[in-house]
Amino acid sequence: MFGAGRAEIITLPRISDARGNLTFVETGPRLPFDLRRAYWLYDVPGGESRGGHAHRHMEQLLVAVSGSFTVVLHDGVRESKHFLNRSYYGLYIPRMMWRRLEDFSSGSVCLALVSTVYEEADYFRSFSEFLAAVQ
Ligand code: T46
Repeated sequence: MFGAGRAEIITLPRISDARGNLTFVETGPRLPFDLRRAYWLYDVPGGESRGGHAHRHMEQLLVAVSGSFTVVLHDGVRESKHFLNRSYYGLYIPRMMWRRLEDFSSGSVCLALVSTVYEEADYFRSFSEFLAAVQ
C-alpha cells in the first residue's frame, strides 16, 4: 500500500505499437502524490554516485528513462537495493528514506518526479542526523 512508508517498484503503463513505446504516469492509484517538480540526472561519469541524503517531506518516483543504475535505500533500520533498467518501471521513494544512486551505465538518464518544490531545508545531508530523526 502506497504511503505506508515503503519503497517499491511500480510497473507503469506501456503502450506499444509499430512506432515504438509510450509510458506515462499521472497522479492517481499508481502515484500517491501530486507532482510539483521534475528533474533529471544525466552525463553521470562512470564510478560516480549521486544522492547521499534523505528528505523530511519529499516523496518521489525515479525512472531510468535510459540505461540503468542502482538505488540504495536505508529506512533507518534496513538497507535495500533496487536496480532500475526499464523506462516502464518507477521506484517510489517515500519521505524519510536515505538514498544513494550508483552504478550508472554510460548514457543513462534518471528522471525524478517529485511531490515538492526544491527546498534545501527539506534535506538531511548527514546520515547520523537522519538516523536520530527517523528513530
Ligand atoms: C534526490 C536524488 C536522487 C536545485 O537547485 N533544484 C533541484 O530541483 C535539485 C534536485 C537540485 N538543485 C541543486 C542543489 C544542489 O546545489 O542542484 C545541486 C545538486 O543537487 P544534489 O547534490 O542534491 O543532487 P543529487 O543528484 O545528489 O540529488 C538529487 C536530489 O537533490 C535528491 O532529492 O533524491 O537526486
